[in-house]
Amino acid sequence: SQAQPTRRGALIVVEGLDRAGKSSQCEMLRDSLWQKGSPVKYIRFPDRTTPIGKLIDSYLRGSSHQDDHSIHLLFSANRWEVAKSIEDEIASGTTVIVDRYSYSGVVYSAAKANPTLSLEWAWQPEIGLPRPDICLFLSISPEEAAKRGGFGVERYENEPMQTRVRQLFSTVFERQEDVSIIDAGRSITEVALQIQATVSDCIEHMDATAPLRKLE
Ligand code: Z5A
Ligand code: MG
Repeated sequence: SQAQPTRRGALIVVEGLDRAGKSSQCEMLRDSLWQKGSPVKYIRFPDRTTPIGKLIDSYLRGSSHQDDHSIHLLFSANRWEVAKSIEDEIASGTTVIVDRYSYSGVVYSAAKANPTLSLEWAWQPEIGLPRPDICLFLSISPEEAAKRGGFGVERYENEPMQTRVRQLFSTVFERQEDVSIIDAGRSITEVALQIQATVSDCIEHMDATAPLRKLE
């Protein structure tokens, strides 16, 4: 009998504003795919455990200062250091769920309104990273987000920054293909069911014999 061509896994990115419920939904999606028997892995950015991640963590907590361009490149390097392992997992048939990715990367940096740090500048180091098969954008109003607890203590958790981030996310996702906007202001279960349906549809329709694409 003839061997079946290997079906690769899907690369699923979950993006969204503060408190949109990304991490909660990533965990639920991982569990639901696992229960259906699909090999699945959940990773998040920033990955604060690596040496680069530790620099990022200290910056976000406000214990160290970094030039805007420099911290931007560290966030990107933090993705590049695991890019190969993501590609390997996907090629071997594992679906990888990613909590924040290049889109957060460009949006938070460009939101600083530094005159030499445009969205276009910020996108350059992302070119060549694994490209998601689908990006789920969890959309939530500032009012709904506030009900989930006030701002935390980290660097970007303040009103002016979050307002600019909100605007920039819409600019970025208007240009992007393979984006699905999810109303994340509903109950955890309602949001989870919509995400599961969207992801099943994507996995069913993608060409799983073609290799993973790259960001361009
Ligand atoms: N950043 C960057 O600048 N550049 C980059 O390249 C990257 C990131 C990758 C840290 O990120 C910062 O790094 C972030 C962007 C920047 N700065 N900000 N702001 P992070 O991912 O580590 O941030 P976080 O600490 O995980 O927080 P979060 O992402 O804002 O939260 P979330 O994952 O979206 O939400 P959650 O933890 O799942 O839920 C929040 C709470 O709401 C929790 O109590 C839940 O139980 C509750 N919740 C969740 N869903 C619901 C629903 N549906 N109803 C009611 N309550 C809910
Ligand atoms: Mg989170």
